[in-house]
Amino acid sequence: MKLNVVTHNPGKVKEYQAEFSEFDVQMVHVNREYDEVQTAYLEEVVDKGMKQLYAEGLRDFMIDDSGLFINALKGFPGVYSAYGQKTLGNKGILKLMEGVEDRTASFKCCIGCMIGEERIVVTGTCPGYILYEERGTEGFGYDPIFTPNGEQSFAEIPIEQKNTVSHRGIATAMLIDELKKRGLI
Ligand code: ITT
Repeated sequence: MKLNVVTHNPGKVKEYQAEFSEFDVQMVHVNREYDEVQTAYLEEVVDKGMKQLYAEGLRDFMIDDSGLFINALKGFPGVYSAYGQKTLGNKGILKLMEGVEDRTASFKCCIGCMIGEERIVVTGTCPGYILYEERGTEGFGYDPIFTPNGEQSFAEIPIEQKNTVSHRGIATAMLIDELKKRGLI
């Protein structure tokens, strides 16, 4: 089966490819725009995005909306994570966190998948901490400043290891379970 992964972010596609490697699913990167509504919920962005892409005629696809929620910043950048990454970047986030003792944060990922008329929406969460400096060169986005366990950052470990604990890895495992249950893979 071919599955269109609609995103501007090639890092996401690599993570999906690693998770789906044992199944007969070919990931196709579709670098295409859909509207990301302003809302406090990742699920709402995904729901609207799926409806729009389906209405435009796309079939057998998945999208995801993700974010980094930092407790000391009242959940910021959260649903504004793409904007936060573009404007502040990791250095800007670390600056906001200077002198802040509470380093707890969580990554969330909501995946929406449409196969034929079957619709699956799942969300994965990965709790962890904001580091004091950027570490590592793997991955993308906020990976160098986030650690799930206070040890290595997500940018210091290979994709396969990130996938075992990450928000996207957890959501993908849930998606794979659903696809199996419905006999789609
Ligand atoms: P698409 O919306 O086109 O899929 P995007 O990179 O803008 O790509 P999101 O809006 O879902 O994706 O992501 C919001 C931000 O959070 C963005 O800057 C990502 O780089 C970052 N992000 C998402 N998942 C991440 C992860 O697993 N590790 C590090 N940063 C991540």
